[in-house]
Amino acid sequence: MKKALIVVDIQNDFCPGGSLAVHEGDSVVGPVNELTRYFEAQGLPVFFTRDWHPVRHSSFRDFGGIWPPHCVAETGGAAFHEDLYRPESAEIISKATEVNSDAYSGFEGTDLGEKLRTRGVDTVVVTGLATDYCVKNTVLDGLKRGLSVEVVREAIRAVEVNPGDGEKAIMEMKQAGARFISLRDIIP
Ligand code: VGL
Ligand code: ZN
Repeated sequence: MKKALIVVDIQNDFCPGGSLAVHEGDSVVGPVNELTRYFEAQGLPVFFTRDWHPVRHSSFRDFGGIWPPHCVAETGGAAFHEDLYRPESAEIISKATEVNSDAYSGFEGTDLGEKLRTRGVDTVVVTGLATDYCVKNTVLDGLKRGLSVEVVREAIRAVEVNPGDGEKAIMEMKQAGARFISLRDIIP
């Protein structure tokens, strides 16, 4: 078994004070940092995805989408949370970079799948924001690609456009075969 850590979209706009803030979004930073240090120490790959939209992205309300403007490439809102630990060796995966298509999954339109294959990864540990969008879609896509997927409970938070979306997403991921674990199942 070879594992990789995937940290999904821990960017300022998804944290308190951001334009598409996830309730307590920044509370995942602590657990994620612990995981990142652990994976780094084990010599296992770590990937940071980021939502990286053009200014007039089709997912924004003014351009036909459902979201307020968020994570515009090269802006402060798109920057990773300042306390997020990112080792030199980690790779950044930018997604949803094209005006006319959105991508909630870190695999969609990126080379994440190829990079995992090249490194012989068969199991991914998924963390980050938001449970009901980019985490969920990254998890489901990983499973579709034949990866084993583990999700760390303390290291995800939901945006909950509708109350209950977070729980619903967790059910969906479980039904599709994702394993929900706690931080202490990984780090003794
Ligand atoms: C996300 C809404 C819009 C996410 C991205 O990262 O979960 N959610 N764009
Ligand atoms: Zn987005």
